[in-house]
Amino acid sequence: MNPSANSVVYNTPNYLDAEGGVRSWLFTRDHKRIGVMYLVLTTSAFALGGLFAMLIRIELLTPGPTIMSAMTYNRMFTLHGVVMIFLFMVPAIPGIFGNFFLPLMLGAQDVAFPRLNLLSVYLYLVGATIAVWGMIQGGADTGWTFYAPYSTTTTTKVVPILLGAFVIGFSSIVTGINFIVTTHTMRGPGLTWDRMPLFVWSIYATSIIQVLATPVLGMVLLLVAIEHSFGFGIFDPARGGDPILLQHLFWFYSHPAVYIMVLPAMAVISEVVCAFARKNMFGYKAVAYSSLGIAFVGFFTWGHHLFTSGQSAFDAGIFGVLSMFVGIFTAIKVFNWTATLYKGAIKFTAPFAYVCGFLFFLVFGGMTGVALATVSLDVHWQDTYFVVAHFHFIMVGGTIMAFLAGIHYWWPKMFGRMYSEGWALVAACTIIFGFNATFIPQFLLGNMGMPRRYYSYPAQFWPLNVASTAGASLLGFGFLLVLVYLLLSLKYGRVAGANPWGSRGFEWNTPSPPSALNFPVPPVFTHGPHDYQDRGPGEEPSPTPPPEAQHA
Ligand code: HEM
Ligand SMILES: [Cu+2]
Repeated sequence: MNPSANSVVYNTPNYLDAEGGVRSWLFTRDHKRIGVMYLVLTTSAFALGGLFAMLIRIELLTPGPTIMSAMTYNRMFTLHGVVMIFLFMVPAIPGIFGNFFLPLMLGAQDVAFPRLNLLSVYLYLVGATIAVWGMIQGGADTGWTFYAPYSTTTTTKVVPILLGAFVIGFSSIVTGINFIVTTHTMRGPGLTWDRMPLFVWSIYATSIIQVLATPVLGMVLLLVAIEHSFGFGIFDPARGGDPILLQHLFWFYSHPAVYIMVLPAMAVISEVVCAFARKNMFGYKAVAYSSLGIAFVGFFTWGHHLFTSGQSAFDAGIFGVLSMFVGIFTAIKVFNWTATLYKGAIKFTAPFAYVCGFLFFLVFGGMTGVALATVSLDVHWQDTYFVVAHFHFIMVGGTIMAFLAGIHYWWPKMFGRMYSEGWALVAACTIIFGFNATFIPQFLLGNMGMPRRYYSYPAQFWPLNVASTAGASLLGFGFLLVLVYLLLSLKYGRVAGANPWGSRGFEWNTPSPPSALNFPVPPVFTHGPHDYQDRGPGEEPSPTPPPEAQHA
């Protein structure tokens, strides 16, 4: 970006102060405020999902009944999965950071369709309300995968949960369309595709999946609701239906959806790696295109969830091999991030601590994914705690770590205040240790044969379950710590200044918090977003911005 953009005098109010009152928030079309609304909504959902998780772990503290009935337990793991996946993992990073930073990184005034963007928040809110209403009515006990015939016959409140997820799907589609059009049409002068921030590339790839795969989920959820309510016989073999059809349609969305969850995480990591290694991204193009590769291949691997469903050996082989390709694209990214860190001038900060956690856990989660995609191994591990540990390594160890890296990295930009770095490092250590203690025992339990979704278990599984529950408590405590010091920083934190990390990312060329108008003068892009080397020898990006660029 034109360096002079930094010295433009910002005499416009920042986006938080621009307009006052609740109405100005409820009807806002400012992408930054919409990002903040997503932050509040999705982290509330995360807290609810976390509460269910703690209840599950407490129940599993002893081999027999501990605090709840078996029926309640079934509802707990179902609601935990539904809330975490549909209300947090899918919408969080695109909704928060995508909305807030995509236009800033592109030098745009807003997203392409600001009204549609506000609609996406309300669709999320309506969907979440329907789902929570269903939970208050007693919730569902089918598991988040809604497999037939149980989901079409259970007497629990599965229909509102299905409809809630159905409505939230539209929110996801609308966001995806908005980001695709924004990326194509609203890049500032000089911002060619090969200069686009890697965050944008990855969010763009995510958006394509959101638009193409989510309708299939919507359809299948609706079919289950219809079958449950009216008994059409779509999935019931006695009436000519096919229960496996549900599994195909479900995973046709839900496998790509795992990339809806992890690509935005990769988006964040690329930014944070460059900022704290103070190096240009090694293999920029490989990292950018591998996002598209993952998005593409992700559509052809859903059958690896059906290895034991009576699938032919031929199909299983094909799906197994195709799944490996995702591992290859992911490995390309991991290699390039690591190469970027190599000989970097690393600043070990809280965001960077989460990057370290992310890299380790993603590799572990990915490698166990490759192992699971090997049919001969999967028939043993299917439906055991090994699978549970695999996807939590990716979702918590990958996506939540990246979310935490992102929130610590961008917090000063979003709210203009610094949090306590000391507490942030304490929390990062607590979370990373707690995470390992929670999920490593689950790999071992799965390998020993402990099935998932069981209320009670034989005594030999007891010690490892105690370890897992202890780890989960630590993990939960770590999250609370983050919440507390971030909220405190809003009032007591040091004023951050425009660019406290000395980052070269384009979004840092605005004051903190950014002006309501984003850029009073449209920026011109003259360098890439991760170019740390093109500065003169010994010349570091100045950690404090020129005073006139700071917001008055
Ligand atoms: C990178 C992000 C990834 C995410 C977010 C993810 C997520 C998940 C989830 C949620 C499940 C559980 C499905 C269930 O409820 O049964 C799962 C299972 C599975 N994953 Fe992954 N995964 C990822 C990467 C991979 C990779 C790279 C592979 C293979 C190369 C893989 C292969 C599998 C297989 C085969 C299963 C099915 C296991 C079974 O049910 O027996 N995953 N994954
Ligand atoms: Cu999958």
